[in-house]
Amino acid sequence: AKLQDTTVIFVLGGPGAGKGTQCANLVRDFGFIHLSAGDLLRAEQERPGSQFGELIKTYIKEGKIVPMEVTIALLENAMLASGQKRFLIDGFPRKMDQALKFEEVVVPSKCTLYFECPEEVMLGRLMKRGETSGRADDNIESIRKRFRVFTKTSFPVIEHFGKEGRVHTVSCEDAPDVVYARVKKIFNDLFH
Ligand code: UP5
Ligand code: MG
Repeated sequence: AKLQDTTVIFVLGGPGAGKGTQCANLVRDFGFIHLSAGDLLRAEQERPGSQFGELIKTYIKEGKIVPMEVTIALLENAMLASGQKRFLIDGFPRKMDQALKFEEVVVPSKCTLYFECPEEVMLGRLMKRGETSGRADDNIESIRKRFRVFTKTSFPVIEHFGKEGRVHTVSCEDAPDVVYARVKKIFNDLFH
């Protein structure tokens, strides 16, 4: 009831596909609130007194998926704290049980935006970003693990929503503005 009339769009895709980059464009043009599950977890990890700091740190470095109780609580709190009604949930759900649980206890998603990108392209982007990002998982060992988890565990979530006809796929090897033109067309059709 608290999150009645709330629009949630899941933004999914492999590590480095460009989810965060494109969400920033959508925030500017369509007035959505952008909630990156990864960013929320990294912030929680840094929060003094967090009981999950060490756990999150280990999971992120290993590219493993943090238990959903933690992530769903962070997302729900951020949604409520914003007082807003339209959200891009970036990088979540990454596992089937998380998808089912979130839609059951928080709110069903309107649809999923899926950024499709070849692994070698994502690898190049992440290695380049790793030169300056300071992210503990932008190194070749962690990136390989993230790719494996995406293929094995997260991609089935996209397939599941796809079977329900709730996925919009965007090819995202091209430059950011070219990709955004595709994304914008989808959003204009959804929210005209
Ligand atoms: N870039 C972007 N678009 C480009 C383009 N079209 N052409 C050329 N370059 C482009 O982009 C990545 C880099 O590529 C940037 O340098 C950008 O400039 C450039 P970005 O927009 O950041 O891509 P994004 O898809 O957001 O990549 P990110 O690394 O954030 O994806 P991940 O899904 O790996 O990371 P996330 O932060 O979501 O999760 C990290 C970890 O947190 C997970 O591995 C997991 O351990 C944990 N986690 C959970 O446990 N549960 C969750 O629910 C979520 C995360
Ligand atoms: Mg991101």
